[in-house]
Amino acid sequence: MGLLARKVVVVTAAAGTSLRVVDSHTAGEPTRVVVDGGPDLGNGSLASQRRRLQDEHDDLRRAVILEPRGSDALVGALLCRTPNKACAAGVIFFNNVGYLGMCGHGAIGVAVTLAHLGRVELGALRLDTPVGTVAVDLTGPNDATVENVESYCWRADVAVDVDGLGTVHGDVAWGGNWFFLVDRAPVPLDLAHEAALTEAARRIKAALASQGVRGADGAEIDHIELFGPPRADHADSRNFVLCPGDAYDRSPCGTGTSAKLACLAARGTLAPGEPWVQESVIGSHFTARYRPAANGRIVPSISGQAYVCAEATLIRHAADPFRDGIG
Ligand code: PYC
Repeated sequence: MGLLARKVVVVTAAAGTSLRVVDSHTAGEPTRVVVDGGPDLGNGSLASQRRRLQDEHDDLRRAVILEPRGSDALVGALLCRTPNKACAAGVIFFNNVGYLGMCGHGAIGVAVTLAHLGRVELGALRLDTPVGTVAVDLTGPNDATVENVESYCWRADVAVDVDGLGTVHGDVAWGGNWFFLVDRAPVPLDLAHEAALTEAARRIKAALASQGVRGADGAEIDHIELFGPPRADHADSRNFVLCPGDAYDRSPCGTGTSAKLACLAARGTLAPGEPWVQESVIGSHFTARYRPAANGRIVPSISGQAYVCAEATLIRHAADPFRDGIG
């Protein structure tokens, strides 16, 4: 693709008016793309636009994600202008408690949504995010491969003392968000154990925080990823990923799979270009590969499928006591 990408036109509106959204799911995990009506966040970097969204318009995040219009599992994606001429659009991802760096399932959902709306054609495009640009190859109306930001294993085999679980070992890795990856899940990886998985992951997260285990630059580790054997013959591993707001990822988690690949690469157990099929706790799959980058980092590619499932206008009536969500 040439340097000057065809731009997606981003329509902004005065705060408080209606928002046009398109809902999709990627491997079961929902994404709600705000396609029109977001606030004007200026023309700065995506990191600065995210700061403005957070500081000046957090009501938008709450209105889009929280009940009565949304749900805890939902990830929002606000289309923004981008100063990067190579990118079709900027995107800021957010959830029920705050803002994400990158979101793999969300980037696949955004690309499929843009194609559904006729705003991009199939083929290569780039998206600008607060943690860097990502390349997307839309190989079909529902199929995309996202080349994620550089990912790396920060600390291997860290031991933490976890309330009720004893000593738990895991790796700290960056895949566009910070993850603690535990190879042997302490609870069976199925939906019948959702509550116990959530509780175990919450306790691990609390132990990391109280024992001072953090990512680079003291970053909070806000995603916990538990692994076990897959159910499908063609898969390599199954996971359960707890997101920062205590909802679990229905997909295998694009940034979490990127973090996993970084750890496998660091251990020399997965070669560049070799496929890794990650299964989610609901039995959906991503296929991932990596190429090496400088300083022991990798560039992961995540392939998955998304389906648009709704188009809607979110109405925030001035008199509605819950116009900005509940909570
Ligand atoms: O797919 O990267 C991902 C993701 C992060 C949080 C939920 N999904």
